[in-house]
Amino acid sequence: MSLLLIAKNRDFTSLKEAIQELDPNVDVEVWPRVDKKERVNFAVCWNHPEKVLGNYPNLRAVSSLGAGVNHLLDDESLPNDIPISRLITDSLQSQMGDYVLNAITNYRLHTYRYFDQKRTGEWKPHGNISKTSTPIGIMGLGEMGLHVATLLSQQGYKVNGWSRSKKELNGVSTFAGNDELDAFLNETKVLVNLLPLTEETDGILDLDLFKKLIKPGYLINVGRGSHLVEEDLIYSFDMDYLEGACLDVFEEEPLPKNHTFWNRPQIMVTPHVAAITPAKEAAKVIVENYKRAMSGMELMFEVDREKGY
Ligand code: NDP
Ligand code: OXD
Repeated sequence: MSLLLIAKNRDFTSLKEAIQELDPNVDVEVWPRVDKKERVNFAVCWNHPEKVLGNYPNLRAVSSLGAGVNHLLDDESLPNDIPISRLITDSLQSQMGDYVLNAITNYRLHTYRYFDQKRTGEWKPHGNISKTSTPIGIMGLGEMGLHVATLLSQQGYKVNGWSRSKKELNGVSTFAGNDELDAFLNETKVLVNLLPLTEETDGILDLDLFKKLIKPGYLINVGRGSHLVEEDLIYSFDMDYLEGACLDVFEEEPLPKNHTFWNRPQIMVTPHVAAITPAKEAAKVIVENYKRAMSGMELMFEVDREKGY
């Protein structure tokens, strides 16, 4: 029996050590050096090569190395009856909270404008934007969104949240389903995307949606690059629907060197770093789920394949 770590261009040394520290009996292999394909029972994947999972006939379960699982659900080589799980830890939530709060503060205090002005020696104050004139809208009230919504509300922001099913959350106005999407957007100035990537949410961040925000809005995309229709973002700046965006995820990662986003002063780019699971925390969930899979038990953080997240 073996546990296989699969990713392109990733150093798995610390994750492998952390897994073996927790349980020295777990035989950990790192793709592409696999001793015997038949022995692989559990795979942990991130940005894995297409169809690679079809090579392992005795897989009992697969885990994402992150919170998102679209890369696994999209893999046609993974049989439908193999359970999929994801990694959720406390520190993932708190890192996401830090990232979003920081992006909002930078927007309100014009941090990026001042960075630009420093380059040219321009002394030009911009009035700070108050918290009260910055209602935040969080799309997706799951493991990440609920934490971020609560944190922002505790920081004194007016927070709106949108999800598929209705949520009750102290200090947060909640909206649910497509019928309430417009009402949610109409009360939002800074939009934070924390949706999973599914058939329904693919391309959801488009011109039609940006038009409905309190003008000019600001976008923080920490979900997935394919949520955003890239040309609509640029057009929304021209139309004054949006005044800026902080993007952590992209249709193509790494973001190509010649991509227009690099040269737009309105856009802050970070290289998919909003929340990264530390190796030791990842190892705990992986080892627990490996044991569960080997004994036929339900996995922790198991994905609902019907819903797609
Ligand atoms: P969850 O699965 O826990 O939550 C998803 C939320 O989105 C739920 O509230 C769900 O509604 C809502 N949702 C799903 N589909 C729809 C829809 N069609 N309409 C309205 N609401 C919908 O996800 P997480 O919070 O764990 O993570 C969200 C995403 O964030 C991940 O999939 C990943 O893409 C991204 N992520 C990015 C990171 C980064 O570093 N940039 C790090 C971690 C995550 P309901 O509650 O009703 O089911
Ligand atoms: C994740 C991510 O899904 O890093 O965890 O995007």
